[in-house]
Amino acid sequence: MLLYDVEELFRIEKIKARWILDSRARPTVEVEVKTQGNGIGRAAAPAGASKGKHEAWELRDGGRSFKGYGVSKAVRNVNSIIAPVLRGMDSRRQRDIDYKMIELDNTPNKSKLGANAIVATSLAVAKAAADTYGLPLFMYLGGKYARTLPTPLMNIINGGAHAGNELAIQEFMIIPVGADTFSDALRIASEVYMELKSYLKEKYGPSAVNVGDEGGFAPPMKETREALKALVESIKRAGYEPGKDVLLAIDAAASQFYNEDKDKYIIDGKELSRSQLLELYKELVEEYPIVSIEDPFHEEDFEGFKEITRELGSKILIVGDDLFVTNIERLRRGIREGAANAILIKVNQIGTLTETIEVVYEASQNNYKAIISHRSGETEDTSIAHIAVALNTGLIKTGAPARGERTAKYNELLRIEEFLGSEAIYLGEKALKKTK
Ligand code: 2PG
Ligand code: MG
Repeated sequence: MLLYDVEELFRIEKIKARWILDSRARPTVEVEVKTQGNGIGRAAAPAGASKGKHEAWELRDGGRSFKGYGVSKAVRNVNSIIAPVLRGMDSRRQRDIDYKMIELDNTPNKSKLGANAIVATSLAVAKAAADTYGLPLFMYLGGKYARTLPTPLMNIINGGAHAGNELAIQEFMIIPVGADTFSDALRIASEVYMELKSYLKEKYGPSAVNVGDEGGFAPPMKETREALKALVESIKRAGYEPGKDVLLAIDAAASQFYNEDKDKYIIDGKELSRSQLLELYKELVEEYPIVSIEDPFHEEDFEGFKEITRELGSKILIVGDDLFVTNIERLRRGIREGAANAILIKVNQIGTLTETIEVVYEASQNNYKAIISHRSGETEDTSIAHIAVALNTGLIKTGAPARGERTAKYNELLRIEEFLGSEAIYLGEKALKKTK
């Protein structure tokens, strides 16, 4: 068949947006796209709680309805501004489509149309094109080369802005690496999660097993080391070796506990300077099998990131999330200055699939690891599972093995693994290693 014969099939026939609820009872934008060849794509925008200052803009209505979180303007922007322009375009021309939306918006941070409107449309277009081909999204985007299932960083103790406890650090994660397949890694993580539940109940009482925004437990702990100790204990109780079968990671999300007036970080009942906080991280990495620290310092502190990368960067991943906000210019600055050696990737932080792919490419060209990530406010959308496999990042962060909006991603990865059969690869710990 000649390419121009099928072009008609890929033309966008219809685009429709609506609001649906996310995992925090807030509305979010969902978009459906249909091609003339009857391909269907549906995607929804996630939403953060500990958002970076430099993220693309999430358009909310304000006012009383939904406590100001309404998205009717963003929905209208898709239906009445974006849809008429994209209709008739070839859904395979993702780049043209994404840049058309960027042009329509014409602001530096997508604040006119809303990054929530744009990101849901961008992802739905990709899914519709994939569906028109009859391919799963990961294969449409990544081709035959896309067969690495990501090693998951799983947040099983929630603190910071994601929980109602006093832990300053936002995420305490386990990384199940002692497995040959993704499905086996997921089994290990679930076993540790269940052991952690019993441990917390025993030690802190029944209310300690309530969960936070990302499905991890939100126990009434005060200190960083209490949480790390609980992880190590549960790994052992589940019959695994901490540091070998299961590794640890944290997302400090330090902007959230940084006091700008004092220029101090408020953590573990203390006020620490940047260098004192760095000392704490160094101790923690000595004491526990921590292999990745995300946002160790606040989002403008490139200096702090440089220092910790110099001190710990040869041993562990230093991940920029609020620091880089999936923005190529900020990543380039990090690369130039030696700040961090890994980047967290959130499609809605930048707003389009095309820009996301460009950032991941830039990272890998410069030997920075890329971790595809969910947001704390999520839906059943599974795009990020496909994106992680498609872009061969080898790493994903998408919460605990609990709560439907988190398991939706893990379960989709199980399906992808099954689909790939003997072609599927699970790198385990190797996915964390730098190539140079
Ligand atoms: C983070 C994310 C996801 P949020 O800080 O990495 O875990 O949280 O979506 O609230 O920004
Ligand atoms: Mg983060």
